[in-house]
Amino acid sequence: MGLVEDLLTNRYLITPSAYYLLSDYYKKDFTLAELIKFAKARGAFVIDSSMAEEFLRKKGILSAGAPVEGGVHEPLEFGGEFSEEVSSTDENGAHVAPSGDSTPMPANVGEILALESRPGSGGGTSISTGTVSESTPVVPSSGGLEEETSDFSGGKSFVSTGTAGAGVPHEPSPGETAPEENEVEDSSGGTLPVEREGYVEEAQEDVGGVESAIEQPAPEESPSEVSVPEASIENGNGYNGNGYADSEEYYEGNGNGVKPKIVYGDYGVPIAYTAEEVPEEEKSYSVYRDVVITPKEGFHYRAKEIPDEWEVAFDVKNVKFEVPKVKSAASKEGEIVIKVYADYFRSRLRKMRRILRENPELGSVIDIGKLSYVRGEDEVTIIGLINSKRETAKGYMFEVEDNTGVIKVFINRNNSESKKFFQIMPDVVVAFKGRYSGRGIFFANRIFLPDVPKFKRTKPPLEEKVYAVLLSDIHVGSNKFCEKAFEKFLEWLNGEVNNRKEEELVSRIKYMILAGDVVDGIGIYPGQYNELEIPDIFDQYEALYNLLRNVPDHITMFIGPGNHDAARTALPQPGFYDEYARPLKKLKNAVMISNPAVVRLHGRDFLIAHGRGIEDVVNFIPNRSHHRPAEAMLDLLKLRHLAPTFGEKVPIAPDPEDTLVIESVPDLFQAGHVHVMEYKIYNGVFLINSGTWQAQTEFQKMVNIVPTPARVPIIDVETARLRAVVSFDQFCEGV
Ligand code: D5M
Ligand code: FE
Ligand code: ZN
Repeated sequence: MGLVEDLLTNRYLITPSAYYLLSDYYKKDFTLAELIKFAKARGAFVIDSSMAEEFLRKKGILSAGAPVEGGVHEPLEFGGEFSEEVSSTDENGAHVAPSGDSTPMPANVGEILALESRPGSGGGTSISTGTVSESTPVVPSSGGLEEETSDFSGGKSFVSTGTAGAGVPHEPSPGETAPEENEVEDSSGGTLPVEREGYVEEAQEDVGGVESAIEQPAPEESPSEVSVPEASIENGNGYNGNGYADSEEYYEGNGNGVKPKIVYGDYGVPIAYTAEEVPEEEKSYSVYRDVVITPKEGFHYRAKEIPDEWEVAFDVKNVKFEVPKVKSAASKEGEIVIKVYADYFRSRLRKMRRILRENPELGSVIDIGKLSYVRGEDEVTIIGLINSKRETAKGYMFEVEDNTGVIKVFINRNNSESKKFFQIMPDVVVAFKGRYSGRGIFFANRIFLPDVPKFKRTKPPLEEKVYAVLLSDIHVGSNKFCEKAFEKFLEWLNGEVNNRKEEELVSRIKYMILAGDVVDGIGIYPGQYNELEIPDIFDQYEALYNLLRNVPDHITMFIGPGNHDAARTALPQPGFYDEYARPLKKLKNAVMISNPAVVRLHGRDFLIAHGRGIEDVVNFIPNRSHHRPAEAMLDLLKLRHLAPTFGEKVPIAPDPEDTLVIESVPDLFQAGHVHVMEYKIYNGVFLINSGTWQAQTEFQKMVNIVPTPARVPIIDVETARLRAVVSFDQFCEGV
């Protein structure tokens, strides 16, 4: 196999120019293992021409001061010759010889120019950078390669170049670097997570005066070390020692004494980055480390004496999905996709059928595929998914599907039941009672939404009053986050109350529910970046942690994700991505839940969802608005589904099981997302949207969403009803 293939097999890449330099000697003068070891020691997974040169020099194949062979210069004028040379040296040359075929490519020209400049730029010293031009001030004027290398101890590798950012001295300026070199560096740097930049910036700020003291030798002593740190790679006492040769984790200096840890995934792409904590004062924004609220002395928390009684009755993470099996390796991809969707809707149909059949009014239910066996005068019921619906001259027509067939269902406008037409969203499951005409149309006279029963079984009373506070859409990190109001709320929870009534409330709060959008995230809506106070997702969760650690220990928090969080975008959202929301794990009194989830408090079921489904309700049901979310939530409750419509605004993951079905009737249904606090009672279910802690964003201004921030509903757990709403909105700017 050729060099390129061999490197690819080992997850290394090589630039065409480097290939050109190395291919002649491959297997004759050096082995693959030697080259990989060399690249690995530099933390690079792309072998570029400068590295290739260094390697050849180290191997003694090229002499230290010598320019690379004259042939390299040729392409500018003698493209054909160059191309020939490449192809003649290796039969695989064709794969990597675009340089030969299209010599005037800017990348090549750039590199070649850089190489050309070397002989005049001070002998061997320039070679270690591979790209430094004659006029570059950083070119060391003395000191051979050996000297450079032996002096270096804390050298920075290729990857650390990307890590450290522009402030680090070895970053070549654009003028110093040949275009191809830039390209390569960009591609490795570009794959690093964007969030790193936040750290990097901090790290630079952190550098201050200590930078040179820690990392850089005094320039007069050894100027070359400062200017050409890549040379350090060669000395072998930096990173290519025993420590990490076989490890996937590398430790790189970043020039300021802070040692970030870079973790590499497949193909050597850096996937995660953690740095030691940079002191907060170095950041241009606060992550609320200074928000430390001490409980008011002598405040009596009755809730502490009341035994905990909670369980997460439903969490998406606990659902064991059976992944559909591929029949054979030859099975077409499309077939699997169709099967996944079919399974998803089959699951929905099955669950909804069970719910609908609890209604005794339904009568005898028959499969759509068996309708032709029914006599025209017999009244029967069908249950199916709504594929489509439309208004006709005389009434309304639906296309309805179950596992056995598809049928058109008509209901006359004069029938009062026909009004339900407007409440039926695409892809919901409903039942129709009526007669089959025998000509492909089912004439319905009743429509049954899954709905919830009129009466609810009462639950045994509790010995003591306990309360739960409902929050959502805190949006920490947004510059519209009402931080002062939130801090006031935290103080309130710590006993800073205004009167007896508040004292009673605070004293008995035992639970807190956070229904998603706990941070603002990054890149969630157009123009968001301008409204971010904390432009780093890691820091947003750190900031949230710093706030929430002030929630008294005896209050158990249940925290679920929303569309702004670091979590799967599609519903259901099993939870926060660990690597981002890690700080939340430090909260001893917090339980991470999925979206949706059911939390059972003292035997009362609280259905918690972020509430994106409300968007689809507003889209499809007439007279619905973001400003009256409780009504939209009621629509969802009646349809017994949190986001029924597939392929519209709300992305839904086609899991083998539909976990967005509201399978059992909750005592309370909490959602957020629309940033408006509102509540409603329906057939014994308390529906509440918990509002937000974020003032109106520019985007919301544009789409006319007027939030009601910093209002805290307090729920009496026993009745699952609202006990009080406490407002902190006077502390929220922009309200
Ligand atoms: O949602 C905050 C509010 O903004 C909520 O009422 C939904 C609305 N929203 C969110 N995205 C859009 C788009 N793309 N168009 C219209 N309205 C939208 P949050 O999830 O906090 O951003
Ligand atoms: Fe939100
Ligand atoms: Zn949201």
